[in-house]
Amino acid sequence: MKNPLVAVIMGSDSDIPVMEHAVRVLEKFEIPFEMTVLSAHRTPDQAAEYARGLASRGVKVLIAGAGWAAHLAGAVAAQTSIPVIGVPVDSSPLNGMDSLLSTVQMPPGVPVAAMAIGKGGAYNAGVFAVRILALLDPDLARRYDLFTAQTADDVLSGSNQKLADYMAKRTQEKGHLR
Ligand code: RP5
Repeated sequence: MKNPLVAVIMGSDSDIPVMEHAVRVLEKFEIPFEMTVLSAHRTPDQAAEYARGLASRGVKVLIAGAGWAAHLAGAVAAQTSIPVIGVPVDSSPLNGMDSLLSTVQMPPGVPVAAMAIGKGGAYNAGVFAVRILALLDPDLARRYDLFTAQTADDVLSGSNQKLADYMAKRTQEKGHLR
């Protein structure tokens, strides 16, 4: 197995259904990664030690997802110089608003690139990691451009075809009512 370029950590195994959306993107682009459960509150020493060792192992980007008072991304950002992408997980009764604020409100000097709450944010964390890695990898940059073009095509042809089908069905239904 190749050395991981991206490390994905999460506060609990209960975050897997959200954080797997980041991993799917990394897999799509064939980026070597590793996944670990580490908590800012339950395993603070291990989380710090893990973050401190990332750069020397060649890891370029760290994605950290957590719920409730989600200090994981910020706590590890304080321990490493590689870019940290934070994903607020919607696991608490506040539906992730608590995680969002805990992740995004970093004090000046210790940045975390905070994504949206939940699965969409995890997906974007994967995409953002690809964009960072593509800066120094022309082949990855080319594949990223293809991905962007495909995303546009999905909207222009795929979504608009679905809309046309929907409108045709409605017109047909209205005809039956007359
Ligand atoms: C956070 O608390 C985790 O990231 C998770 O989202 C949440 C709940 O954890 P469990 O009680 O399910 O382990 O630290």
